[in-house]
Amino acid sequence: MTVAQPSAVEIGLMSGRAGYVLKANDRGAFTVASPTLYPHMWSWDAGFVALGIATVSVPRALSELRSLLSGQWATGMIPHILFHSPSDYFPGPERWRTQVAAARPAGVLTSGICQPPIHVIALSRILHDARRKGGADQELAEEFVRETFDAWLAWHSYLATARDPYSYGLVEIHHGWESGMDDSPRWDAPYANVRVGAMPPFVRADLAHVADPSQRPSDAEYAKYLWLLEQKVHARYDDAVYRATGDFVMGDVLVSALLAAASDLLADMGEELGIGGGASGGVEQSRAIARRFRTGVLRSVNPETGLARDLDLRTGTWLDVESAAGFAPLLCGGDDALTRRQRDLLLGPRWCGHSRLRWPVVPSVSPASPAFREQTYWRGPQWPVLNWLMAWALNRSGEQEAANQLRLAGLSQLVDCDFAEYYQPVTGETLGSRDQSWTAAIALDFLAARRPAQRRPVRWLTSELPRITPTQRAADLAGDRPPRTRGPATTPEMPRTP
Ligand code: 9WN
Repeated sequence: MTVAQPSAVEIGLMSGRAGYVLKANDRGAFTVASPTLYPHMWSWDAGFVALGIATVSVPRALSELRSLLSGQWATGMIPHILFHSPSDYFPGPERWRTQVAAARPAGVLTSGICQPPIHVIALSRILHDARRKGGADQELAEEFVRETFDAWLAWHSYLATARDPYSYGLVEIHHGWESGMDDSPRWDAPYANVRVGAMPPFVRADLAHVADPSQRPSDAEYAKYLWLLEQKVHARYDDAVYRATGDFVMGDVLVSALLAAASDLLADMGEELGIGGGASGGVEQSRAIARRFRTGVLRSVNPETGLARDLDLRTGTWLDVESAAGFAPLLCGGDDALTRRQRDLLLGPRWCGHSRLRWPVVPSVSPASPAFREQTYWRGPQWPVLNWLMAWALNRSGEQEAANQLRLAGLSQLVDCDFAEYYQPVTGETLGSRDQSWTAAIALDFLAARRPAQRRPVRWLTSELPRITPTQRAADLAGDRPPRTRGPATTPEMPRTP
């Protein structure tokens, strides 16, 4: 499938409006994940947000990460939400009751679980950007890496020890929310065994912010999410106690692959800056973590499908689901033949090349899978951050052409400037929250990956730019303006970056 490339006008509007969205969602020291549905700081959102902001301001990108680290627990865990001010988001701090946990941080309210470790990947992008800019930006970014190296190492070590006590090489998650893909069919089989026990009543707040409840997880799913939260509270957020008493203990391949990739990048940065040296230093520790989890991810691959599998650690069963997490090996590398096989699979007719897709970008579940649902959250819709991750991984493995295809298709999908949380894969309609920070951030990063000669500085905007409506775009495509080049053959290349 070929994709109409965004025009120069569309690119200008997109970068302006993405900058505007991030500025509007900026609360000073941190960025809310979205203005209405998610009015707090989320962990993996913050990583993506930081790397997008870095294309505009390296200092502001670094302060985003610094702000996230202010919520780090004594165990090293970076919590999945930092609550800075009261809101109608549910479940809020009163439900998480993290005061029962000895390891909680002082001075900031947080949730008690974590999310995928994308942060050091973001940091290495920021450092790369800062070095390209040089001067004060470079100094600031290098200093930030020196200053926070141990904190990132503590985060990775927490995942590698408290969450992989038996050295399987798969990070254990205790809640579907920890995977970042809340209601993904990856977790259907384990959730089917979760029986909700006695817990306080609740009223969902999320449904007030979406047009159609079928775009969100169901009430039955929500009850299970809250039940697991209750079990974490009963375990006083002690991982070993939860492991023995909780209903959901899964080895997550995507989290594991991100941990492996991020650990390698942390080791690279340590080596470059001369920190974490010595045989027992942070660089060596990071390399060991990377090796263990890369091995764990590669071992999980189903030789028939070529996809990685999560492991139900309570029953010892592999979870064979055609979700985008199956491409985890692309993120951590380690097997060139598998990388090529996954590249072809990802771009082929079961995935991005599926004939029903409006845009050839990564869907959360294969449209050819019986589990595929067009508009239900992580059961099929396209999440720009997933597309970014796969483009990043392909680029890192030397698959620039494939990476570029995903990047261009991803940009075309975002051209209406809604920056939605997720997209209906068949109609291209925007779903969930609008003005979602990480989506705007991805747009900025994708735009900045154009050839340096075409790179234009992005500015923060303080007034809103018009959106490109579907009618305008249809008129454009129908020929109300000069025809545009089609197809990836003439597209600008994406430079190879960390
Ligand atoms: C629960 C903020 C977060 C993302 C997750 C996404 C969704 C929260 C929710 O929103 O989860 O953490 O309330 O639905 O699934 O990936 O980080 O954008």
